[in-house]
Amino acid sequence: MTNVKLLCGALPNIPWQDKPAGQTLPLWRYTQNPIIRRNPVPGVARIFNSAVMPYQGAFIGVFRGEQTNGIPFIYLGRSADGVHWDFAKDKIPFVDENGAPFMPPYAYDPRLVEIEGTYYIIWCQDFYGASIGMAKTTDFKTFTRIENPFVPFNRNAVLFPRKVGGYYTLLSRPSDSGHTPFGDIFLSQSPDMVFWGRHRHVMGKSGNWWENLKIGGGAAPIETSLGWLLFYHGVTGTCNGYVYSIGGAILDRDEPSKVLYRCSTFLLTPETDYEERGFVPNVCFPCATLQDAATGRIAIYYGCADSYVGLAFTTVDEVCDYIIAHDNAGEADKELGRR
Ligand code: BMA
Repeated sequence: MTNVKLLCGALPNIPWQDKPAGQTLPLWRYTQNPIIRRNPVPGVARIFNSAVMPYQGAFIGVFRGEQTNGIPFIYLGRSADGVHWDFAKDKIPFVDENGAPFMPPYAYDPRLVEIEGTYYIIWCQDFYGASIGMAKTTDFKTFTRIENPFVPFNRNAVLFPRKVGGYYTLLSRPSDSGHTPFGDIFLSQSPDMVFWGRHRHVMGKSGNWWENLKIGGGAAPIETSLGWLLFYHGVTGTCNGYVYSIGGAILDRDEPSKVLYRCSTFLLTPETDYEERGFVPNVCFPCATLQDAATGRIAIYYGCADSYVGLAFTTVDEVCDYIIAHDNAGEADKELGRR
């Protein structure tokens, strides 16, 4: 056992189920999955690819709601236990810096991160092409858009939960205008959440067949004594379309564009009905985690088949041991990623 420490607070009310007998991979599913089913809100057909965090003794989240007109948007949800969720019936009403309504044409795959008392929501939206949108809030009542960090095309932006080396730090995946049959994870930094630079390559698609087409950031990296634990998605192409699995890597704490360990196998791949069947079959798409430093427990929220939200569990020791034991990070992963 590596005895890795989670460098975060205690979360005694983290959703949890013990590892079932016979489990070989280090992530196991909640037995009551999916926790969010179809038609969860009037006018919303499906909620998936969504992010949650602890808030005022309970939980809050930003949810990708696919409206009945087919257009995705972001909805706020609250939960006492992290499992049963109540959703606002209206989309999050984003405003500009003057308080005037400022809604993106569409918005999907939100992530949610707190840094120094401000909560940031990061998503993919139209910016004359798919790119990244961002907003901040301190009270989950007023949601103020901030500058879009990148020009199109880009997806899967994931903010680190603290500044690294004095800079806000963001992972993203430059892409194309369609269903992007390629893509690596890059890192960018900013002194102010407005101007982004210091771009670095983190890691690319790999020779591991389950992630040999493209990869993208998943949940906000989790700080541990070993490094930043990153759950990401890896995609392979088949004769019947893409398959999205959950992968794991550990990034250097001070230079997170350097990959210390990268797991050669997936940690979770579509194999249940709710992952294999849905609007888009064969998708496991992680967007958030909860963690409890006191026990090492981690709960992973992931989109299932672009139709549902699922919950999976692991512990920091369990998953880090597995990643290290199955590490095959390559030279391009380990380097700083600057050319
Ligand atoms: C990606 C994103 C995700 C989606 C996945 C599978 O390109 O659009 O939101 O879950 O495709 O459809």
